[in-house]
Amino acid sequence: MPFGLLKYGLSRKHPVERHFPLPTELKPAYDVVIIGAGGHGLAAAYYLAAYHDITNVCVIDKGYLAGGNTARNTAIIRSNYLTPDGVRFYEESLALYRTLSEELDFNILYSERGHFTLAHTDAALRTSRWRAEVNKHMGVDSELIYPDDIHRLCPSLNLSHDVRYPILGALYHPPGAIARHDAVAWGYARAATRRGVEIHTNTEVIGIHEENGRVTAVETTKGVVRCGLAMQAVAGSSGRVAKLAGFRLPIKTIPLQACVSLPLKPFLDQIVVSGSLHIYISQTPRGELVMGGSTDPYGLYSSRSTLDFKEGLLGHMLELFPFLGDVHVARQWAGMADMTPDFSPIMGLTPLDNYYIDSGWGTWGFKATPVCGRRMAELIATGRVPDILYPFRLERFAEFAQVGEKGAASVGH
Ligand code: PYC
Repeated sequence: MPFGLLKYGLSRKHPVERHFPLPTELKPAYDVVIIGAGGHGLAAAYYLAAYHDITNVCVIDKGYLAGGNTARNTAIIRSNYLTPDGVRFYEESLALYRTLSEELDFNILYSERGHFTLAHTDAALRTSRWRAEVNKHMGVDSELIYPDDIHRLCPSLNLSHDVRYPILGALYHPPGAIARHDAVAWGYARAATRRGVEIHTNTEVIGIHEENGRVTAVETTKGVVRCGLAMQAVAGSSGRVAKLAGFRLPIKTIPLQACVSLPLKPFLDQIVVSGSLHIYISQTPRGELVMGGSTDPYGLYSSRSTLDFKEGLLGHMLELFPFLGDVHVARQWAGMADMTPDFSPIMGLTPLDNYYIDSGWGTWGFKATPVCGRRMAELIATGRVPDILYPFRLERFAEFAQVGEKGAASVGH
């Protein structure tokens, strides 16, 4: 070992810089308590501190930092949605993602790849055309392309007609991207704690105290903390936590499984999605294939992995990329998707005056992390619902004003 390195390692003068401060005791009260230390909760804490000067903020999580759906998603970023409200919202997120590494001074490995949603039927071609028109109208780069162009852009894709579901066309969205999901959370966490925000992990919320329609305190396994206001951002547990606050959400929680292969030589630049084959796939900068398919066909609070899922997914995968037959799957896992009836999130006010909700993320929460954090922070700081969040209010279900995004889901349901 080089002598200089040994000297550095043994010296007290060069303490290793910690990403986050050491854990402290919970204080008796905070201005804001955020339940959920995943990407969304951490982003909201960061934007509160950095843009609104609100730093007496505590982020609480029952597990480890960003260990829920932030750690389990397949890190796809896109804004090619179906409704104008959805497109506008995710387009703002994509814009924030593009500069997030600089904003947080933390490399999130943002990588613009181009995103294909394959169409294997006339109905899928029609939906792709519809999405392309809405996207273009909203200034988002998307177009319907046909097999010649698909082959030019992605030569490894099997475009043969001698398969069960030949590819007829694709919605092509050049800005589609991937990023390092953990880094997004770590970057927000570091930037927030540097501004005074506290993060308390392994601290489960077991009660929410309410008086006269307002939250007064959050009860945790480490004690009761009083709060000026509270926000929940607990993907996969939204219904359970809302129940503690005394209201119900129109959400069904369903497992979504995914897997990753051993690293391969780079061959796939783009993100490829096929609704008919129940597949989405991208290749990381390290060469692994990150793959997922459809949600499990029943509601369940469990993140177990099944052989059924893997067999189905990989069988379909071989139809698109027949040369992958010998590739080994390294890991398989699952996250919990909080599905709403219209496949759009629920953000904003709740029946409690000072309790805010960020939920219903189904299978699209990662891509919304920056915009949701930023706009929820704005709502909390100003008390006014930002225009961009208004369509996603909880009351839309009672008002018959749903934001139907099922046609833009990448995951089969
Ligand atoms: O909506 O892009 C998406 C997606 C990919 C994987 C899960 N959701």
